[in-house]
Amino acid sequence: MSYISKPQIIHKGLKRNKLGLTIRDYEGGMSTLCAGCGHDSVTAAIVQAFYQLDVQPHRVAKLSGIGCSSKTPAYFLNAAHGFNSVHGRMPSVATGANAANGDMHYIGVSGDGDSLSIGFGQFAHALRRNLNMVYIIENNGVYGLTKGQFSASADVGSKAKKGEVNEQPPIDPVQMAISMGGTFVARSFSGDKGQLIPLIKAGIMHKGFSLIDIISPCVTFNDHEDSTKSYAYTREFRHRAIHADFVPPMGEITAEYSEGDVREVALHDGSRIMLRKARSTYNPENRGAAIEYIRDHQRRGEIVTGLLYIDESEPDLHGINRTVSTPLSELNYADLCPGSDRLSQVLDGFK
Ligand SMILES: Cc1ncc(C[n+]2csc(CCOP(=O)(O)OP(=O)(O)O)c2C)c(N)n1
Ligand code: SF4
Ligand SMILES: [Mg+2]
Repeated sequence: MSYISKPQIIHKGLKRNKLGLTIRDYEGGMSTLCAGCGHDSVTAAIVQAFYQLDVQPHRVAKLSGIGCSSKTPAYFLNAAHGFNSVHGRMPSVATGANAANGDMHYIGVSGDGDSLSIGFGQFAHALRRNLNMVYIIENNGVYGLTKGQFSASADVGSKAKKGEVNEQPPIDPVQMAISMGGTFVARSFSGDKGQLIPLIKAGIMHKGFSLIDIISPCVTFNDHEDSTKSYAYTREFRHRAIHADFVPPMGEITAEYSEGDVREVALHDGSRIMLRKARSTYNPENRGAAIEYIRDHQRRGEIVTGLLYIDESEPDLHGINRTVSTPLSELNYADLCPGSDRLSQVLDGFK
């Protein structure tokens, strides 16, 4: 993967967060993506989210597969741990890492090709296990890196740059995630950082699998007027159903909400998500109704955005498997070792 490091000069006037770090401490290498690529706006939102949450960069593990989208982790959090895996295989690496050390923030960045074709099975099982991670799909409807083939998220009737028409129905990761038991499912647009940054912050703090499907246009292969994943189409047809404000633990609620229009969801660490409905009929805590609403708008060519489903009550991978919360690297094996007699008994149990 190409990587160009940025000069390390930090302007004196830059604001510092509670850890004394500036936004520069949350950046990565210089992007080598095409100028105007939506993926770079997603990078900027991720940088802001971790900076605003005062997360120590070395407490984060960033993971990806293969694609232009999967290059994103190289452009944020220089000091984080990172693993650039094989095409579509990021979820299994994230599962292994999280199983060994659940005491970190995990963020995976994938593409519509990476997650919805070759990696579909892996994606579905990470979701099903409620793996505690933020899972971002930078969704542009094409395989950008391999030069513009339709991906599994291309809409029926959408035209490629050279005029071919897609005739196969798309896979919608949001509908799939809500129907499969996902506990945090959101959709946004790379050009809407006002919506995106609080969603990423809430996703980081949700204890479980946080899927954020982000329409992130590919300016080189899929931003023309016949594409339904272009900047122009997404701006015109996005339908903001619900807005999520993130409030940190003990944080003050600064926005003004009129009575009855906001629903508060408490997260495990004491932070809160304030869900503000833009449309009175939307219910982000009812799976069936959420899917129906999204489908209904999809039939009209509209893209529903916001925190579309949340359930904070389900256990994550560690909760389901009742595994130890201490990272395996910190366990004192000398004290824990049950001895060879006990081990023989366990082995006998399998005979
Ligand atoms: C096993 C394997 N199969 C195929 C490829 C070729 N390949 C590389 S990236 C890619 C698709 C990328 O599309 P997407 O995930 O949507 O990312 P984008 O580039 O659009 O951001 C493909 C098919 C590969 N690298 N490895
Ligand atoms: S080819 Fe498309 S997805 Fe890839 S960097 Fe360029 S604009 Fe972005
Ligand atoms: Mg793509």
